Amino acid sequence: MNETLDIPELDLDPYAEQHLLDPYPMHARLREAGPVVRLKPYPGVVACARHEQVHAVFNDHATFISGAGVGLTNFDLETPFRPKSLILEADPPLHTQTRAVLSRILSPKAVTAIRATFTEVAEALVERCVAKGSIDGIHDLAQVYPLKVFPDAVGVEEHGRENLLIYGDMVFNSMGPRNALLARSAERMVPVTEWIMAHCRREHLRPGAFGDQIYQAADAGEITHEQAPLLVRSFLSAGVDTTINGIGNALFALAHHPGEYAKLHADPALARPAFEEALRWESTAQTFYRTAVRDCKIAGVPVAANIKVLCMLAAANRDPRKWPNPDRYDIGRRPSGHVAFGAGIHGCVGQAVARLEGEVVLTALAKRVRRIEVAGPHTRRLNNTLRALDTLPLRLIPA
Ligand code: OVM
Repeated sequence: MNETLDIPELDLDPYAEQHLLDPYPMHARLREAGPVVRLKPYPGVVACARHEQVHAVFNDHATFISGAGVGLTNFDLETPFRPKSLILEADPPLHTQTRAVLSRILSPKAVTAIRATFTEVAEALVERCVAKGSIDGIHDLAQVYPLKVFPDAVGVEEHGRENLLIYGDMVFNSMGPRNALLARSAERMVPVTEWIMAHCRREHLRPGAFGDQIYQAADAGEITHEQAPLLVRSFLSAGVDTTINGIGNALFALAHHPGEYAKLHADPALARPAFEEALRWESTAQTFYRTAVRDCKIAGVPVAANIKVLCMLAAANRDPRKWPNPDRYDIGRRPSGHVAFGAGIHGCVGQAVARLEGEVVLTALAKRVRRIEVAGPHTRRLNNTLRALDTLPLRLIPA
């Protein structure tokens, strides 16, 4: 019996321009079709768009592994574009070891230590934006902030940081198909790879900073010295483009919901929930895959070994089975349980830093800006994995 016949099949390509520009109608179709669906253009894939199944797959890391890659490509069959990440694209026991090191470096205590500096930079940047009045929310704010504070914290020099944007774009495009977006990214990557790898080396990292702390963990024997540069690479891969778009999407949400911004302005302590709700409403990382290691079931539906499971985080975060009025951006809701940071043992190890960045930027805005107005049409930067803006013209009306 052909068991895959049980699974509804949709003739849609999630990476088609139309769906990257506006993924929400596609998400609704996928959620409605069933808990597990097949996609005609990708025969080796099943997709989950409902919250319950995305959450369940992420919480069963023994069945749904990461070591064969968390993109569309199965690394057991095709060589990845770069050596595998020792945390993102790893399973226990390797993952357990590397995760422990990064998790300590990005611990609540470490986040408390950087809070004052992160706050000062946010306040100064928002001050400059208010002085300008008319800004591009992405190029003047969302991009500038993480590109300053996070490489500072990792201990990377200022010169050449724009390479991190090109690298992030490539890393996240590489998780999709070999389409034109990936080809364009790969072209732009050529002069960048060397800079990235050089800046993963200890002599390029400020002593004591997060990057250097990875080498200290190697000195202590927790990881090997060969593993250290690749773990610094994880900081450089995952720490910039993600938060840029998290903040960019939050600005988009607030600019398009003046009532919600008014609540934030009235009570800047709402910055944290406002950012959290933006992550749910417009999830930065739209998708991650897992690979089934054996014949198994999702929601009772048979899934064969080696199938790639497409987990649609952004669709799960607007699943009406989980959230009332899911398409509403509502800073008064409690969005805990969203999967914008993933879930389970691979849940974002940097999420406390990401939340700190979002919180302090939105707090600084809430205090200094009475109203955020949309000053023109926005444009998107299409990426196979990220929900990203290219431009977001805004007018900041001072308090
Ligand atoms: C890594 C890595 C790269 C991209 C994303 C990510 C969301 C991790 O190199 O470990 O986590």
